[in-house]
Amino acid sequence: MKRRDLLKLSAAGLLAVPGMALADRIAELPRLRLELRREQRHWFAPSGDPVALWGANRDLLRLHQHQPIEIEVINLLPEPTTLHWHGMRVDNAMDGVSGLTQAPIPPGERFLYRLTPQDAGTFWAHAHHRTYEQLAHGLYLPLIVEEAEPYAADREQLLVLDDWRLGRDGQLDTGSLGNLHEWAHGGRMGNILTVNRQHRPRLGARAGERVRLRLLNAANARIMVLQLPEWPIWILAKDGQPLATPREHKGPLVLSPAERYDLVLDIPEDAEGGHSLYHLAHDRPLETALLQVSGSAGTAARPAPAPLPANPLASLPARAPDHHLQLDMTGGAMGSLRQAVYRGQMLGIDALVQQRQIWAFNGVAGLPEQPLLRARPGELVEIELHNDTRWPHGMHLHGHHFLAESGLYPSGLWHDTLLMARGDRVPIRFVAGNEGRWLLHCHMIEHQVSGMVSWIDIRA
Ligand SMILES: [Cu+2]
Repeated sequence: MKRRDLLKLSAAGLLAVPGMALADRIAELPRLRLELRREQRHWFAPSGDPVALWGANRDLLRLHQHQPIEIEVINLLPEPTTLHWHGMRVDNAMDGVSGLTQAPIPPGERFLYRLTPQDAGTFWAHAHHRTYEQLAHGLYLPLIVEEAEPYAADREQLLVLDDWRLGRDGQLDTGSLGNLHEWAHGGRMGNILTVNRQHRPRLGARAGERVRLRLLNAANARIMVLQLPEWPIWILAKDGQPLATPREHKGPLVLSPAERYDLVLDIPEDAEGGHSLYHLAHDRPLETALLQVSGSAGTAARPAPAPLPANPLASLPARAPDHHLQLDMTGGAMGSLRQAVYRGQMLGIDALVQQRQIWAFNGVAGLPEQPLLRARPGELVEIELHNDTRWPHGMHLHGHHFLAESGLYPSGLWHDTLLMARGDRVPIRFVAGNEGRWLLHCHMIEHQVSGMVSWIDIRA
């Protein structure tokens, strides 16, 4: 019997079988079609010509907290791919990691991702197959999970920061993808910065407005150091998880690749005019966007912003962890890596370089067959990350949020991605969540492909 017929019978009250409720639910599940394809419609090149990137048939995904959805991903690209729902606590089979949780979607084929967003906040979806190439082509999109009640702000502004490397022809320089020298250093850096895939866009706002800013660093490897105008700013959420009390913030805001912040920005009454938003590059500030503030919205002085409603994220139990381990991050240029296990074999540094592996976690380069850790759902895990390299890294754990004792952040923030300075030793703590295989890797994505990746196994 077809589903349509089942539904007819059910509506007529003629069919009362236990399976029916499920059929009803499947029928009701909203489905969203996401076509991944080559596009040629981004005008950020100095040449004035459109730049061909990879993307989707929409610029943004807006989902609703607790509302199940099916996302039908159709791969119209010339190569296989997957989509990973960065920061979302999904079923492991939906996590989109090529070679760990699913086979890549071949060109011309489709994959149905079934998600029920647990947490409201700012996330993103991005390719997780040959990520260093596909991210550089722009294969990602920001993903907003709406709170049940809209947050009280006059305006919402999303800022997706990225950098691109264009060649002399004004198109993406793909010939330099896979440059091992860059992999051993800070990763691939672009030569043009964009916000929302535009070069130095003009953003509008009115004096006196309260703006909710959603920030995402979508670059392959560049750490963004964002200098906003010196107005009252509060951090509402980090990596999609709200702070219990918004925290006032002064000075630049640092975002490792894949990190997100939700901010409140109060534009003063007398701010009419243009205000630059800068990335503080190591040698000079670069304008990323211009905020054009028009006449007053006529608002009186504002109280401190209210917090976002809490997400259903379990707090950490105050007891000794069930698992404690150390993760030594080694390798890279000027590092001390002499040998590492790769695909089950101990290799010296020359053989490793031949395999394009130059970083290691606990002496293992690349995705190991055995997990870093096995844990049961609900167990408390502590991993002491030790960055024993000369480079910063942005460490990302899939499917979980963790607390970290890091000098780079105020305490009490939840993270799914954590920036680590060289030499840093940072314990992270989390409660093991959904069953399955969860990746732990550096999100300076060239470091991942050249060694910095492992996984944890969660089973009841
Ligand atoms: Cu790294």
